[in-house]
Amino acid sequence: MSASGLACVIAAIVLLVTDVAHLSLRAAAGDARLMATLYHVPTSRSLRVLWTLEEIGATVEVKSLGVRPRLQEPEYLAINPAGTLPALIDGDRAIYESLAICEYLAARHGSDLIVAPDEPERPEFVQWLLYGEATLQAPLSATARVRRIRNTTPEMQAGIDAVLSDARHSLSMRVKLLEQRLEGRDFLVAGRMTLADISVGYPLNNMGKPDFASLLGPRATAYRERLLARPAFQRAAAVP
Ligand SMILES: N[C@@H](CCC(=O)N[C@@H](CS)C(=O)NCC(=O)O)C(=O)O
Repeated sequence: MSASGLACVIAAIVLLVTDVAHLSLRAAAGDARLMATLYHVPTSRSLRVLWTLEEIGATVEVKSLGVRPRLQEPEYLAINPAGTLPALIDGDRAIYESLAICEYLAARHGSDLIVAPDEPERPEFVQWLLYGEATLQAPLSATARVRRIRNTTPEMQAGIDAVLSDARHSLSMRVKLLEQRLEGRDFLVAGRMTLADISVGYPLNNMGKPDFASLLGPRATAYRERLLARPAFQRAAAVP
């Protein structure tokens, strides 16, 4: 077979695989060409996406995977092979990071939840957007992960306790930045509600139990209460 013939065969295989991938996404998402589909579990990071949508006044089709998430089942792994939530399917496009989904939807709706590249506080916007997931949520996720471990030996339990204590210490240090930033501010950046507040609001919501809530300073505590009292947050948190 000539080189160009081989290239055609390879191109045909790639095309076939691509088509199959498209079909499976469409089939899994219903008529995804008409409306994006969000895969959701209450209290998971899909809350950020629902909150964003409520702030904007936009909708997507929500597929709830229930209280006991079905993340490891083949149907869901066909949507997101990583088995994580949330996932957004919009036509042939699939997005798997909660904040990327929020940004995608806010941008599509021209929302000022995004601080635009030409606004002076754009760098601070990106910094707080990432802080919410990479800095504040990270020790909370480590805590949740080790608390899921069952049937431990005393040695394993000692290791788990060490992780829990380390995560709590990290949190106690990390919230200091937030307390500092909130001096004289109702919102984190640009003097208005943005995706940065939604990003940080998610771990703050997770810090409701006294063990964690006691780590927050007075400004962060008041900020947390203000965010969680927003009607858009309340409506998002009520989605089953
Ligand atoms: N950085 C990702 C993290 C996704 C993530 O870990 N989601 C959790 C639910 S809130 C999950 O799927 N956990 C299941 C697991 O890790 O097995 C995002 O923001 O979407």
